[in-house]
Amino acid sequence: MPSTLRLPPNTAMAEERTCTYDPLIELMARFENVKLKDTSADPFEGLGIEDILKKHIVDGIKKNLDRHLDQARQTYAPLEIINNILLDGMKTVGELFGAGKMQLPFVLQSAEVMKSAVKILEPYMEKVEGSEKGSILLATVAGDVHDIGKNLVDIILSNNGYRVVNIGIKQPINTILEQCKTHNCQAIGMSGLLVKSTLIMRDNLVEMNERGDHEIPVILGGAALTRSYVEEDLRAIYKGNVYYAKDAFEGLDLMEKLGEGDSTQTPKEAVDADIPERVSSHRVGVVDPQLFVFDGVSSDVAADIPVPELPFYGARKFDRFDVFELYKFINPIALFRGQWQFKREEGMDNTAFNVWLESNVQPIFARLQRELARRIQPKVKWGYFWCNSQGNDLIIYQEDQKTERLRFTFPRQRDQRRLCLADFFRPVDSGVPDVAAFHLVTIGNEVTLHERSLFESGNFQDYLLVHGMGVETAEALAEYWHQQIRREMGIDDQEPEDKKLLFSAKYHGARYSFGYPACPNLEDQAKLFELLQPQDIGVELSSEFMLMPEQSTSAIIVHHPEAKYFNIR
Ligand code: B1M
Repeated sequence: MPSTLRLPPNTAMAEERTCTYDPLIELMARFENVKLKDTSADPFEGLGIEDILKKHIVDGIKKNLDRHLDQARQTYAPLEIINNILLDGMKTVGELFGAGKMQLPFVLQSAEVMKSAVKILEPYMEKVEGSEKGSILLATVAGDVHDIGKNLVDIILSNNGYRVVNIGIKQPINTILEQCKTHNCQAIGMSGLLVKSTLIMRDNLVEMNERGDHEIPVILGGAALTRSYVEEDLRAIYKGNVYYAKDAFEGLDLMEKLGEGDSTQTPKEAVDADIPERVSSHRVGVVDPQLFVFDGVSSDVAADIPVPELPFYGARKFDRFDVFELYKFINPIALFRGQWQFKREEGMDNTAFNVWLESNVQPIFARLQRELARRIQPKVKWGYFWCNSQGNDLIIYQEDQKTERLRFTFPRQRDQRRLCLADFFRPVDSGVPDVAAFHLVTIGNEVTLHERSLFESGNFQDYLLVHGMGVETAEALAEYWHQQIRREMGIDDQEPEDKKLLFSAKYHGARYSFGYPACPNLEDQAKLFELLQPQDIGVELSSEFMLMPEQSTSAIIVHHPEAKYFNIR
């Protein structure tokens, strides 16, 4: 204990004296030389070295890994340790995940241990290259910025014995093929979340045919794809083998099958000349241009709803947020189950699952709220504009309420109520200008940079957790600001007390993001930019109409009480 220790002042005098010490530092100093005894049971007790190493992997234990690997090296060559023991552990992890007995964040923890183990063994290996089970070139296709799905595939494959060459996002087919050849990869994995990416993937396959590169098997993954689109439409196009992977583990299965030479298809000899027509674009949600044409038939949406007072004309910005207030708008279901992929184990009912989430996942949520608070930089640009509808169009006026500033064209349902977003605004021939609101929210780029560094340094579990927090905080900001807009427009008459109702949009009006079914044109982001000019909150639009920073989202906000989400087919 330091001899200069100043004792805390006695309570009677404390009020008149200034505190000259930091209680926490004082407390730490007192325990400086106290060593804690680890009283927890040894998880490896009684196990042989092979089972000890497997346990490290399956249970994601990093402690003493180096010591146990040293011990294993007395008996086995490093490559034997990797291929026969550690990868066996990863196989068990895959099986547990597949059987719904292991959660994704713990799979990633196992992958972390695997990566650390390989790193520890590497200096003792003469030749690493060529010892892999197979190799794959991974890329997110041109125009698409989505990274996480591809990176999860990278983590799972590379920690299951595959060599992965991950060349990043927005990759044109030229680079994909060049890099595949340079790195001598056995297969290509293309990823992409946008509807447009599914068409780019198709074009890439056509290009591979034309270049005679169709001997390379291709695996495709991403949210906008469907199994039937890949396995029927794209297979009919590609002369080689093309597969759909719904998730990283299906990607792993496919790589194993390819390695065993067990192809589920036989390569095709030739492809018909009329390729593009044979692809049914509806399978991937590409909207039929005919749906944008106004055929004179409208929906039954009431056209005489009172118009709210325009709070102000034009755009404003706001950036003074209490991040902890925003966190209250995070939808825990979307975060825990959607982003972090915590699932109910077999035989567990919902109540038990909620109790499990409360004690296991809530603490992670609380930790990340604290840790990320300084990296989240919420900023909003929003505004109100005079408008009227005309058929399937929404006309936005200048401040004079009559000069057209720009117009949006939305698709109309072919069936059901024949809804179109334009129907929720007063028609031009009513003679009464209506009000449309828009917003663009961002949490800045810091969280994205942080998650990138976690991925690069092999902190895979935190990578997933931090990414999920970033995504859902961006969503929370949109939800929070939508509420402010309802208040400003005076349509806050149906505000739900319960956040669950808020998350299922049980309030007055609705928020529609460009790129979603009711307003599917991502190009409309350019018009939103013209209206909001969000460059002054640091948001730019890429040539492919993506918002930068990545964790940003935009919307048109509709005050009409009948406005709800609807699908267009
Ligand atoms: Co938005 N978003 N989003 N978004 N978002 C999508 C992508 C969308 C499909 C939703 C929809 O319409 N239903 C849609 C795009 C549709 C289109 O193209 N028109 C969309 C839109 C429109 C938008 C905005 C444009 C909305 C707006 O603001 N106007 C906007 C754009 C943002 C920008 O430009 N920067 C936007 C914003 C956002 C948030 C910021 C709120 C948030 C984060 C986005 C981000 O991560 N950068 C977000 C989210 C969360 C989504 C959804 C809901 C989820 C995406 C995700 O995180 N998936 C998404 C809808 C959906 O996916 N259902 C959607 C988890 C990820 C791990 O999965 O990448 O699919 P994934 O990878 C999986 C598998 O697919 C597979 O394995 C992976 C791991 O298991 N896999 C492979 C993938 N690649 C593989 C390769 C392989 C094998 C397997 O090769 C071997």
